[in-house]
Amino acid sequence: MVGIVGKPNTGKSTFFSAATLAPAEIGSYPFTTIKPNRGIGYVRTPCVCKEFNVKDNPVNSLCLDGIRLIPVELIDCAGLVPGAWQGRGLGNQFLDEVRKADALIHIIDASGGTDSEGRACKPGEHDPLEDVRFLEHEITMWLVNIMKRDWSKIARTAETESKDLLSMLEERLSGLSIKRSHIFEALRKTGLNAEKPTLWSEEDFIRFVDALRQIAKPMLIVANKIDIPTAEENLERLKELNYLVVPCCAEAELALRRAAEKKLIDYRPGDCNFKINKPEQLNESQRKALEKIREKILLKHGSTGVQEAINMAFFKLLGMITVYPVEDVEHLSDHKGRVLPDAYLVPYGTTARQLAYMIHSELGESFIYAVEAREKKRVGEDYVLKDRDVISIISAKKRA
Ligand SMILES: Nc1nc2c(ncn2[C@@H]2O[C@H](COP(=O)(O)OP(=O)(O)O)[C@@H](O)[C@H]2O)c(=O)[nH]1
Ligand SMILES: [Mg+2]
Repeated sequence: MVGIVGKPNTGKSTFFSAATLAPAEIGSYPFTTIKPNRGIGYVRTPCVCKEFNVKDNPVNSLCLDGIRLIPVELIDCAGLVPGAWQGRGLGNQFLDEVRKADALIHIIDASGGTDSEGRACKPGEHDPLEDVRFLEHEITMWLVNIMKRDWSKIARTAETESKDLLSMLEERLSGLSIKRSHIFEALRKTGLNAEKPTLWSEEDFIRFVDALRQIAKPMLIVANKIDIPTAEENLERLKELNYLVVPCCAEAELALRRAAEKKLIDYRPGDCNFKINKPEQLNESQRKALEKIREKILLKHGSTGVQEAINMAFFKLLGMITVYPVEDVEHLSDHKGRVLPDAYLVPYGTTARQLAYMIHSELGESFIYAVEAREKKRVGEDYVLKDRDVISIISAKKRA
């Protein structure tokens, strides 16, 4: 799950509403808002149907004329105000949501029109770069606070008893969506001695926690409100930070998706342009508003940025790839004859057998081999899946 975070008033809810407004084609799909602040958005990827020259019948996802939209979970987190880690404002709620997130989309008012507490101010008055440091600090301090509670006990145990530091931290942090591999990587990156944690200084400890935050809660920056002139210069400055930065106009994406929902325009999430379908149904001000979005946002920045940010979160921050499991490699279909029914998002490094387990534990247990459909090649359980692989898993039929 990916969390949408930031100060109040930067456009988090607008971004969330736009991202979770299902394309009209979805109709009766069971993908709707789960809770008010939890919803389903989509990653967008070119579908393999074009390459294989087949007409597909998507089931777990959607294919809009060769563009696959795969559902993903998003959460619109409570607005963050300074001192959240000490319980200020909706601090506790915010951190409870960050706890569940695997990656963060940080929405910033790039125009500098929202002050540090989230109140509207004159555009250009606030420096949005401060917001980046501020969010990093809040999350690091929150983690420091959690880990400090029993740190000395953990450190001592790691040196005297059979349990190592990695395993103890893994247990301690599992509820925060922090995995063993994250802890391992943070230890490696900081070069701290995991055998002698009692010798770590306070500064070492904070350095470790900060590294852990960057690894376990990777973040990208959405420079929102890019339609306001003061945002341009700040965008360039934000790009100098060590983050992926996406220029964005969440309001424009919301307007485009609503117009597409009413079939007034042809627009798929993430498109770089749109086509007006029924000019006669648009009044003058609607037409002007749409043309302004086309000229000032789409033609200038390539897209509204909402879809791009979601794609980056899953494909870049989380390193996901798309694979298409099928049963019949000849027809690329499942047992009901549906062509390319499912697109799975899996982390890069997933093996054929791990995929089998993700589909069904029984399929994982009875795995024999797999067939990669592009080259019709037989592969073993350790085969590392590639992006856009179409793969069929052959298993031993279990007797009832
Ligand atoms: N100019 C401009 N205003 C926006 C944009 N996105 C959101 N807003 C406005 O910013 C204000 C705060 O938006 P909201 O989504 O409620 O922010 P949140 O508190 O972070 O959830 C609202 O008045 C929005 O209409 C944008 O891309 N451009
Ligand atoms: Mg909100």
